[in-house]
Amino acid sequence: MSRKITGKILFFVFVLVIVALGGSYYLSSDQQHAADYSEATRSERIISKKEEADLDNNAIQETYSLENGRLTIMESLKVIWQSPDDWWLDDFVLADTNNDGVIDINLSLWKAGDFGNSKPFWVKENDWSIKNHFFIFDLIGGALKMVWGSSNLGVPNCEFKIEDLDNDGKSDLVVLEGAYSQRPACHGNYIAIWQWNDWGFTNEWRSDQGTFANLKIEAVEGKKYIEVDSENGVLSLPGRPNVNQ
Ligand SMILES: [Ca+2]
Ligand SMILES: [Ca+2]
Ligand SMILES: [Ca+2]
Repeated sequence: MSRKITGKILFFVFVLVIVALGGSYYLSSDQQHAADYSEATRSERIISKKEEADLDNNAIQETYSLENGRLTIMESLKVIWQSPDDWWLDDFVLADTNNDGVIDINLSLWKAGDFGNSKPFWVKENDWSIKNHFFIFDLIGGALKMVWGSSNLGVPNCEFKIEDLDNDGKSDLVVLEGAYSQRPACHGNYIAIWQWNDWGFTNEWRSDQGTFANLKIEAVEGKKYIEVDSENGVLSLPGRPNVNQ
């Protein structure tokens, strides 16, 4: 074999090794960031639901369907948006959370990475553990626009509802707060009420510690009640507890 051919073969092998090493590094860093949802605390129930609304006001209804942790938004049989396959959505609610007159798409989701693609430059390491987040989107001209997205929530929301509990014209976000240590499912330690404050949410009220599940908002003769199962049976709290009690 001539020296020239041996050189070419060696060069080819060298390139193969570099490509293989690069590929394995890429795979390992990717695997490191791949979401391992078997280790994550999630909502106790897997919610499947479908809603219809025309949020972008083009006189054509969209369908919002949640199946196996994934939200698909369709209009005229075309998929407008689907949540990324490395997110797990516990639930979604269509409601005007930030009180600007536009109905928002509110998501409670689990994902790896505290900041997603917009990690602030002063944060050296993203936190790749799977944590609960609350995201708000609007549908504008057939495309989704993010209104607000939390970083990792301090404690996960096991369930949430959005209603105007005290009829003051402003939405109240009602959540059952659990803990990340709960396995395999999140269960409510506290009932909490949050309100939009133009840059995020302010906690307006939090219950005493207990065991809470199956959060519902009921309306009786125009008055709203938070109904929730507790260790002492079904609790019914009228209006917004900090205002009404
Ligand atoms: Ca529409
Ligand atoms: Ca809104
Ligand atoms: Ca209110």
